[in-house]
Amino acid sequence: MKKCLGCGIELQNENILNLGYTPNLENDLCARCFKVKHYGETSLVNKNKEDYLKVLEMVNRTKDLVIYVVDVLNINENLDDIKEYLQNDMILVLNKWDLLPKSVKDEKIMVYIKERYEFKEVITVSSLNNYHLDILVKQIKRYQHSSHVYFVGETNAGKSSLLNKIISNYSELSPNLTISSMPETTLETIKIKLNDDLTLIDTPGIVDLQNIIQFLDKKYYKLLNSNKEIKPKTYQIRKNQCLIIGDFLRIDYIDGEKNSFTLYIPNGIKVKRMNIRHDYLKDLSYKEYEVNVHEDLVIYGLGFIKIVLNGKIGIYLNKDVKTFLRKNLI
Ligand SMILES: Nc1nc2c(ncn2[C@@H]2O[C@H](COP(=O)(O)OP(=O)(O)OP(=O)(O)O)[C@@H](O)[C@H]2O)c(=O)[nH]1
Ligand SMILES: [Mg+2]
Repeated sequence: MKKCLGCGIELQNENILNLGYTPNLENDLCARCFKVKHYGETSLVNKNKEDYLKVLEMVNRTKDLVIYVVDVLNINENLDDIKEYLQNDMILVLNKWDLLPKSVKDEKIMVYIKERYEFKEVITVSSLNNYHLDILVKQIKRYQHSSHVYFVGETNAGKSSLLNKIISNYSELSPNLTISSMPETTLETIKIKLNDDLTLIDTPGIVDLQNIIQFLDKKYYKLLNSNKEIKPKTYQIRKNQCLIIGDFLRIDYIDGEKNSFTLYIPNGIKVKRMNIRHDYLKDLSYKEYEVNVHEDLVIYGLGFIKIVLNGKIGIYLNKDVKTFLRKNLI
């Protein structure tokens, strides 16, 4: 059976409503990938969790090397959870390094990760500007157990983008994998044989239902997957002031000394400082945090807020979005 080179789904020309449809089986891409590639049009699919678990179970049975791709803005507090599913040797790749301000040093984050988690290697990369791809390829060669190497990670972490860059820089093949800012772009595993010693395998991204992207309007997809270096926004905040972020998040500073909040979120998202007596966004679900000195508040899928002093904050947000505190990452 012929498969779509972009997303891996089996091609079919029978039902235009089903995945894998193409009017002509001679085509290399399904209609969905064709639209994404040529018109940037997005259409969402809804796979269930079982489908992803099956992929991970399959990878786990192989014992091949796994490249675990994570969006550097979305470092989950449970980064290790993947090990419940995969016992394979794993290299952690922190992708989208280009989004962090140039002043942020790789070493800082490497130390942060290595103090808390155990991986064979940790590498900061950017598929956007080819940063550290050479190191990644070197480490793949060093740790591979067989010719097969799997790329896994959450949807939108940039697995297919990274693979396309490796394909174009390290082989004669053309990079055909479909990339998009919508979740769930790659639908099935896709094998790319670079040479007899190395076959790279793209996999459908795991969907974290607590990622904010699950709850935001389509108009935010592009904004959340920006390719512009983040310009951190710092606000000096006093008790009884709040920040309104986009039209989906409000952070009240309830108690504490004059504090400094630095937002590492995509540049296109508007932020306003107000007095907390305004009712704006107060209809959203509410929770409070006691923040310690030098902690980040992470809003999973959006980015994080670096807070300098201790204090009490209240946040209004969709109740299903994951938020947590961690030691300052940068
Ligand atoms: N700024 C920046 N954006 C990136 C980088 N790599 C990928 N992206 C963007 O991230 C989004 C998702 O990229 P994909 O390669 O489709 O992600 P994926 O992990 O294959 O996603 P699934 O197929 O859904 O699992 C796209 O909007 C990419 O342009 C990077 O290094 N820097
Ligand atoms: Mg993909």
